Amino acid sequence: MRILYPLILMLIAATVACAQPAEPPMEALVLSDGDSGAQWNIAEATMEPDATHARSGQAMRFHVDVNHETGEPNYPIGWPRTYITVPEDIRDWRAWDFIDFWVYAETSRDSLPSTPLGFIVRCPDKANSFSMTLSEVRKDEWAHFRIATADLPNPADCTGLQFYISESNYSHGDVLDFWIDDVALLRYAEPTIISATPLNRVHYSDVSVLRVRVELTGMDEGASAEVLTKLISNGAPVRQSNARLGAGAHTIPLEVGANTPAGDYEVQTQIVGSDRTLSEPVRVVSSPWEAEAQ
Ligand SMILES: [Ca+2]
Repeated sequence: MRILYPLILMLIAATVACAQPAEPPMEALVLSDGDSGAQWNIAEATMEPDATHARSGQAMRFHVDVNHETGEPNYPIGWPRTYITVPEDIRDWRAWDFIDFWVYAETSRDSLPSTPLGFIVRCPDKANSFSMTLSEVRKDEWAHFRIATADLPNPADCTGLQFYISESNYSHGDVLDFWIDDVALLRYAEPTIISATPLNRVHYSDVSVLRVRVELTGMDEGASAEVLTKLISNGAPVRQSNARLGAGAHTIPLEVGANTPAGDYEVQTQIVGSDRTLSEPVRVVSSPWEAEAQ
């Protein structure tokens, strides 16, 4: 059976709940959420909008009756699957940070096998695919998946998405339902530091520059943001510097002087104007060469 409904892509602003309290606002481009989005094709399964379990509204319900005797003649133990073709005008995902989605599972089994469900992104074809086992999918629970578009083989040309099971992981007669919701591309809606790490966790006190690797996103090409980097001792900044940086990875040289007292410090980074800070520990120790130099 083939489900037909209008292809509606919505650009929405969404604040995505996450363990980190200060997660910055994100923009989402919904590919499929049960109420809108792309048309799903199916083989040996059904895929229909359903409200039994949904993040909101309806989700897409991927239903499989595992059957080891029917299906493709040469592969009676096959691969029930559902897939969408990404519309041509949104196949370039380089301006997006993540592909994100949720999966809820019900089954006639006591629990799901360790390889319950597979996920594939074609970039652009079978030979250049990203594939992942969704091992975190559990019976009677939601599981959340967020994949960095940078991890895809070619994020500039993503042509299709697929969810599937291998019947060999299941017993004949198993009944499976997966509710798949909020399949969306996400990006940071404002300049955001996604990581900030001292290149050396141990810094020698006589080295005057402490290098910090930062990764920035949430900006258009050519745009930049001001990054404030501080060396903190006992909660108070002892050194700081500002740098204007564009999206991508950079190394910030923080001038700390040649006589930093030994001890435990923190390196704190933030976008100027944002109250979201990232902190990483760094230990300053006496130089091993000091004794020899004297
Ligand atoms: Ca939904």
